[in-house]
Order: sequence, then structure tokens, then C-alpha cells
Amino acid sequence: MSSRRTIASNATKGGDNSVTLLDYGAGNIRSIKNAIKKLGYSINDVESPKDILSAQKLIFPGVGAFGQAMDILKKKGYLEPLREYVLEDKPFFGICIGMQVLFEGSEEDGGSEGLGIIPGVVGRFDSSQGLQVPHIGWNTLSQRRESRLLEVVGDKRVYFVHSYRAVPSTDNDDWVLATCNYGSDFIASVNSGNVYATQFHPEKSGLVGLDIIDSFLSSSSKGAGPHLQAGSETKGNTGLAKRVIACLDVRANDQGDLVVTKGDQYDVRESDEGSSGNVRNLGKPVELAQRYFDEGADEVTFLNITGFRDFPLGDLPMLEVLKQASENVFVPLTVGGGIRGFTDANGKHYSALEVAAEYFRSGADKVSIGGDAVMAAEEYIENGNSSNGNSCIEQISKVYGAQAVVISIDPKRVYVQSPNDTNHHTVKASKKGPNGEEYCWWQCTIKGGREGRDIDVVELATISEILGAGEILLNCIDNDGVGQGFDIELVQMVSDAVSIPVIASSGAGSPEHFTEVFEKTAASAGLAAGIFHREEVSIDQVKEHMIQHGIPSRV
Ligand code: 1PR
Repeated sequence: MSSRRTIASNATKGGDNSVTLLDYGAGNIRSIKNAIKKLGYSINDVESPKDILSAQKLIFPGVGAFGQAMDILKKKGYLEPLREYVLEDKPFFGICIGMQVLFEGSEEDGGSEGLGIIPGVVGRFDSSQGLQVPHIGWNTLSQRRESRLLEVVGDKRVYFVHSYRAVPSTDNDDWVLATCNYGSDFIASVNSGNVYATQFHPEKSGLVGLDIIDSFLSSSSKGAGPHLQAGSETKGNTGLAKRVIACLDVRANDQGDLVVTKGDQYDVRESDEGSSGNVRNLGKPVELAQRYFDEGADEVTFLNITGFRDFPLGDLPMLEVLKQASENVFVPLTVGGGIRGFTDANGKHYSALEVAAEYFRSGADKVSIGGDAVMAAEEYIENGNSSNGNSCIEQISKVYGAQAVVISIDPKRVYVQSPNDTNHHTVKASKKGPNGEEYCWWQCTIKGGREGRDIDVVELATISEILGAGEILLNCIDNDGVGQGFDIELVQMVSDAVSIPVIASSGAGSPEHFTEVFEKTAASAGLAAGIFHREEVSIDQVKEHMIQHGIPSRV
């Protein structure tokens, strides 16, 4: 099944070799820059309104929230030149918000006007019937008409991450190039003349995404066609794929080198050397991330596991890892560990938003928050279930969107005889506790499992969702590194409690474990570390097993 992916960089092009990029400063545009460079083009940044009108080819990679994008475009004086450029049918490629702003408006954040070029208003996915929102992951397209831009896609999947979407109607029918189905049909791509846009992220859609960008860029270059060889999807394997995520737990070892490590129940030191053994070294972060991209991982997650005790912005090696990884890894990158507000040695305070911004600028698509999310949820409970709007989750979600905020939960199982023995959310456990207890709940921890808190997983997950998180990364300290499978009861409990996607993590030891978690729970993704690092199981084997059992998977 394996469709090994190779990138053939197209360094020499006929015609103009440059592209103008409209970066309004809201988020991670490093990925699109890296993709353009990989394809052999140079980039001119828009620095003033006239740069838009003089562009030969313009890419607008919108990130964040619709209203904020429109406000910034307006403030910078870019709105009118952008409208004029598009109406003059000059080569344009909008991505995500860069597509949405072409419409009349959006309902996001109480409503904002758009450029009004395409009929229709962008609205939120309807989660009232249990649909997980944001729509995150790899989905198939339904192409409405032939186009050079999407002919390279065929039945392969592309990467979406959004809570708002435009829907096809008779009024915008002329524009619709492709739709995608998530709950119902929405517009995945539009085109008229030289103007193209996609709701999905080609810069995060692996090699097929690079093909799409190349199709746009090379359309005016003589003879330059698609030049990348991407894999093809298996027949009948359609719809939103369940994601397989490779996770790199990163920390400095005792020699000061940043290494990928892996613990058993969060203990990352060699056990045969006693409690003061060396930090296990399973490889270099950038190299491993590249390997997982080549092997078909749907996402790569970096967790800076000692981030809670370091100064996050002093952690330059981690930022450098992200910068380097994002040069060649064209699937979503999440980074966690140390995303919180802090005050440095000189008394200067940095907000969680400022810290996250630095990680986004360095190549992260999502940030994952651990300890600080627990603090935010505890504060929310203390304030009588209300928030002052200033938590780390709210700060980041407001600017970068819910889809950019992942909450990493580190729970431990606590057994009780009866649900009446605790105020926390319990389940009847499939296996009894050490003293014959029949029920359990999961206690949230901070500082890498070192400190237990009086809050359970359901409370933390549901409050995180209320505060604006877009995804839950659900670890499990008891199962971590054990290889006996995900904690199905835990994943089930949390994925039933929230309407945002849940990533099941900890304990995968075989492809069967992924299939099991997808068959028995509503998890959207399965994450593993040890089995991939030690090459015991390949990502292909996992996906092959999933497909054999009818679970949609990107291949
Ligand atoms: O609190 O915001 O600074 O974030 C710290 C982050 O570091 C959290 O996401 C927390 O989960 C993580 N972390 C802290 N200590 C450890 C440790 O292992 N000592 N790693 C740690 C968490 C869990 C997964 C792991 C899976 C899969 N590791 O990332 O990769 O359990 O493992 P497996 O497939 O081998 O079973 P903050």
C-alpha cells in the first residue's frame, strides 16, 4: 500500500520565478513560505498597498479569525487594492481565510463584511447533532469541474482546519470548483479565471498540496507542469480520515543536547541505571520529524516535556527545531511544553499569547497547552464557572482561532468503591482496582505528572472547550509507554463529553490498538511515540490495518 513520497524541487522555471505573498501578520505563514521556496520560487512580501497592485501572482494565506483579518487588511489599506486585483482577474490564490474574505461576509465573532466578490456568507459548522467542530484533518474533495489546479488531487485527501465554511448555492455555483462533505457539503475550492482559492491548506497537505501550489505558480510558466509524485488513495476509502500522529517528546539530556526521549509512565530515564540513569535518547527531533513525514504521518507533535520549568522564550533550541522541521515537513506541526505567561529574570512579563506567537512564527500550526490549561480551568471553577476572558486558552484562541489551540491532558486513574466516594466524574471500570474497587475517575496532573490536582479529565476537557480550545490531546500516564493499548474507557469518556476533536494518546503497541480506539470511541486521531521511534510498527502498517477494518485513513 505504501506510496512513498518524494519531492523533486523545481529549481529552474520558465517565466517569472517570483510570487508576491500577502502576510498581514496574524499567524504561521512560514509553512506557505517554505512550500513556495521548496518549489523553486522566490517571495516578495507585500509591504504597502501598491505591492498588491503590482504583483504578477499573489498568494493570500489567511490565518486566524475572519473579522480580525478584515480589520487588519482595512487598517493597512490593503482592502481596496486586493478587491481591485481580484476583480481585474490577476493570478490570485487565497488559502483558508484568504478564500473566505472573497465572500460577502462571515458570521464569525458576531459578523463581519467581506470583499463581496463571491455571493454567500460564511457560517459555522452545525455541531448541534454531534458533529465535532473544528473540522480538523484530511478529507476528500468532490470536484465539480475540471481545473488545472486540482487535477493533481484526484481522490487524494487534503488537510482542512476550520470551524467556519461557505456553502454552495445557485448564486455562487459559477465559482465552485470543489466541495467537501463534513456533516453536509461545503465549498472547498473556488475559481473564476485566474482567481483560485481553497478552504483547505495545500501547504499542509503533504506532496499533493505542493502539487496544487505548483499548479498555480507554474500556470504562466511555459511547459512547467506538476512535477511531484504523490500517493493515491485506496478506492472506497473516502471522507474525513482518522489521523495517525507521531509524537516527539523532546528535552535536553544531561549533556545539554536536545533529544527525542520516551518514558514509561512519564519516567524518561534508563531504568537499568537506577533513578538517576541517563535520559533515553531515541534520536534527533528534526531528523525524526522528517522521517515521519516521509512515512506518511498525518501530523507531527513536539512536546517539550521540561517546558514547565524552563523559560519558554529562552528555549531557543526548541524554536530552532520547529524552524528547521517546517522547512521540509508539509503536514501540521503542533508544539507543546511551556506555553504559558511568564516573567523573565529582568522582570519583563510575557503573556501566553506572546509565547505562542513566537512558536507560530517559528513554524507551529497549533500550540498545545498542558499545565496552564489546568490552572485556567481551576480558576474558572473558583470564579463560579465564569471567566475573565484572560486565560491562556482564550488569549490564543481569540487571535489564532480555536483550531490552533490544543489542550494536552495528563491524567492518572483513581479507583473508588462507589461514585459517591468522590465529586468527580466516574465510570464503572472494566477491570477492578487494586482493592477490588469497581469505579474510577481520572485526575489531571501538571509538571509532567509530578503533581496531581483536584480536577478531573471531564471538567478540564469541557471547560477547555468553553474557553475556546479546538482539540484535546488526551494522554494517559498509566498507559504511557506500556504498549498495551489506549485507555478506551478514558478516551470514550472524554470524547463523549466534548464536541471538539479528541486525540487518543499513550499506550499504542500495535496497529490493532489504533483500530480498536477508532472502532470503540469517537476519537479523531491516534497518537503514538515509542512504537514508531523504535521502528516496531510503521505508520503504513497502522493505516493498512485501519483500512482493512473500514476506518478511513489517508494513504
Ligand atoms: O505543562 O504546558 O509545559 O506541557 C508539558 C507537556 O509535556 C505536556 O503535553 C505533557 O503531556 C508533556 N510531558 C511532560 N512530561 C512528560 C513525560 O513523558 N515525562 N510527555 C510528558 C507526555 C505523552 C505523550 C507520549 C504518549 C505516547 N508524553 O506525548 O508521547 O504518551 O507514548 P507511547 O506511544 O510511547 O505510549 P506544559
